[in-house]
Amino acid sequence: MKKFKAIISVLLISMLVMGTMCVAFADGEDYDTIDTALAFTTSAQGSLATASDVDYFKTTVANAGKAKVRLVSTSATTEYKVDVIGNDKDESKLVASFNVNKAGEVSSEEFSTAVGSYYIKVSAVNAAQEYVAETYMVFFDIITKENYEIEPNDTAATATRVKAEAIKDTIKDSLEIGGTIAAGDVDFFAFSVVVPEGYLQVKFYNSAKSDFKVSVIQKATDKVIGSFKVTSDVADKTSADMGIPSGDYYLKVEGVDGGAGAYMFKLRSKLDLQRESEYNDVLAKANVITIGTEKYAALSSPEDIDVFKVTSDQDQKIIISCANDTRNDSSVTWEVTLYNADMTASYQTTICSKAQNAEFDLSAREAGTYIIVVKAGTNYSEGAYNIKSQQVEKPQPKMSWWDKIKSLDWKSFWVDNFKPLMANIDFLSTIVSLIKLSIGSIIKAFG
Ligand SMILES: [Ca+2]
Ligand SMILES: [Ca+2]
Ligand SMILES: [Ca+2]
Ligand SMILES: [Ca+2]
Repeated sequence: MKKFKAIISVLLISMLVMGTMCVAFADGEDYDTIDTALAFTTSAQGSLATASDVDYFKTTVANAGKAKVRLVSTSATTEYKVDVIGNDKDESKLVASFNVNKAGEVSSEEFSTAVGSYYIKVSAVNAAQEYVAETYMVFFDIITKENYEIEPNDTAATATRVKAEAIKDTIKDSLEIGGTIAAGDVDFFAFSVVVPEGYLQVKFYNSAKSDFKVSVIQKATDKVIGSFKVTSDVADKTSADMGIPSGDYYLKVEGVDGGAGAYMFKLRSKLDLQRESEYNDVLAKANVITIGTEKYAALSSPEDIDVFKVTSDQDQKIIISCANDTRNDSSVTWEVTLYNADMTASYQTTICSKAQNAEFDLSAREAGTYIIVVKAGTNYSEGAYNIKSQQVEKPQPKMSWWDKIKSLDWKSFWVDNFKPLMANIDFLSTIVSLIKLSIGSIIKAFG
């Protein structure tokens, strides 16, 4: 890089950056490759000596967040091209790129940053033009954001604390929460839910168009209560509704198959007392279903299992409906099994899908406690379902004519109310006539 110092340009630039503490200047060293880039903190000066000259600058970001790059030009003729390159030094995938034509100031779009180095490459666009070098100035502006990750946050113990909105009657988004997955990076965020029961949704924005896995972990149980994968072909993905009690939770973001880059998410929540309550994957944590009630539930990860307990002292049937899930088609199934109270014996396994409810008729079984387990069937991704207990009419057992006679209310067996009772035993009309005559005689005898 041949260097050119125009005193007037320097003065102009100096005026533009008054207050900037330490300004690196690419003015005599060789900064023509990414590996020999001039290190700077927030701003640097440079000048291109020829139309084919390039200048590289390097700055290091301590915390992930957002940033933009600016270039201020005083040139009357030169059009600059500014490329921003990430920590991997891969110039084929730019973080940002923009042109500055003649004198003026242009900024890049905001971009998400990871911890690591960023490189700025300045070159001339109008190479054919007779080249006159002037001084320019580059700036790396860190945009601080609330709720952005603070590295290191690779474990639950070092999770970045973020604010979830308090759960209310209507679904409500949190602030944007963001971060960047660098090579080998895992990001943990910690948040609290403060109402008794409700549900949580995670809306994840795939800024990097990469492959990620997102998990929600309940601190009290150390269990993953919901997880989903985000693939490079989708711009965003919303989780299944996770029915949860108040408490502390972690959200974990990791790259899948080398997936890396910037992402953003929102925590959305709603008060809902009719919702299942995770963690309910084992018998000891079963959710109770009472007769005449319905619960909204979801398998919130491929591994999620939901256990429900029903005490059947009245005739009821349990209906599991999977028809309302908007994510899945009819090839997706949920597998539902009816067990005895301690889950040592299973009675029936049935499939629930968009096309078909699963039903267990407990009126045909002995009174007692039953356990119902819902888990993933075939083609499973994740999805919502409802489970309800409904009272049913118990079918009357067939009685012999003698049992029918015995079951009659003989205390009220009197002449005036005898006829309605007769309707129940019309199949024995001859016998009944004889009884009627006999009773008539008795009444006459005592009357
Ligand atoms: Ca990170
Ligand atoms: Ca991390
Ligand atoms: Ca569930
Ligand atoms: Ca569960």
